[in-house]
Amino acid sequence: MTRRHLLTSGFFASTATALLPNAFGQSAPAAPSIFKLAPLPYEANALEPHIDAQTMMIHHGKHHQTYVTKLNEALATLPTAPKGTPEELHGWLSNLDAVPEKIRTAVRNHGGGHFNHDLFWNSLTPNPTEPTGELKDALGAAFGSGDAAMAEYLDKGGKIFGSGWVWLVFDPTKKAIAMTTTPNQDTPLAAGHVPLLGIDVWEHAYYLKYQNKRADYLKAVANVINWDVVAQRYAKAVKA
Ligand code: MN3
Repeated sequence: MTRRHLLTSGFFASTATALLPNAFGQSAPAAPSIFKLAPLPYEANALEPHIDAQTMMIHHGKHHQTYVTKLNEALATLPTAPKGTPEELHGWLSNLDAVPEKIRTAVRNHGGGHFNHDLFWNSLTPNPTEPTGELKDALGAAFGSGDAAMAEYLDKGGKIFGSGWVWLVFDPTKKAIAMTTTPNQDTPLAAGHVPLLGIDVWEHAYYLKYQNKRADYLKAVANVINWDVVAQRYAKAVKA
């Protein structure tokens, strides 16, 4: 079955559930709200001109919302509903083999989508900062220079075939920062890495403004990174 067909049948399935009246002629209950979509931490137009407001609104309000909705629909089939905490989601994505098989793909794709996008929105800011202190030292040790890190980022981001993410991660086994990519909505957690910064390289993240010019988007989004948040994640990862 093609991905398009899966998406289409999923759409019709959920629409039918939402619209069919029950035996008492009332509408069926709305989809469960186990995990919730948090508001953007800034206005939709706050990252212009680097990321346009329309892209932000559709990306957050439609794409991210759909990951949350589909995750909740899958979780609602479990005998006991989870609480919907970030810790639960982190645990599942860190050990997908332990997730019940019937919801594993949904957790990987939609749970991964929810986790990745939460991290992404909170990695960006209209008041960008620069890496300083221990983070700056660790980045220097990993890449040599800011220019070299940027070149690797553009290379790795540019080479993603289809949809995926480029990451700065902390690798606990090497006690070092590394740059990685994941396909689709896979997270660095599955590889045992601690995500420090994730850049969405799905076309929905940039196509309205940048069309096929992915490198222009990659360069633009690098202008609105909240390195203070990345430094906090790094400090926590090193301590753990
Ligand atoms: Mn996205």
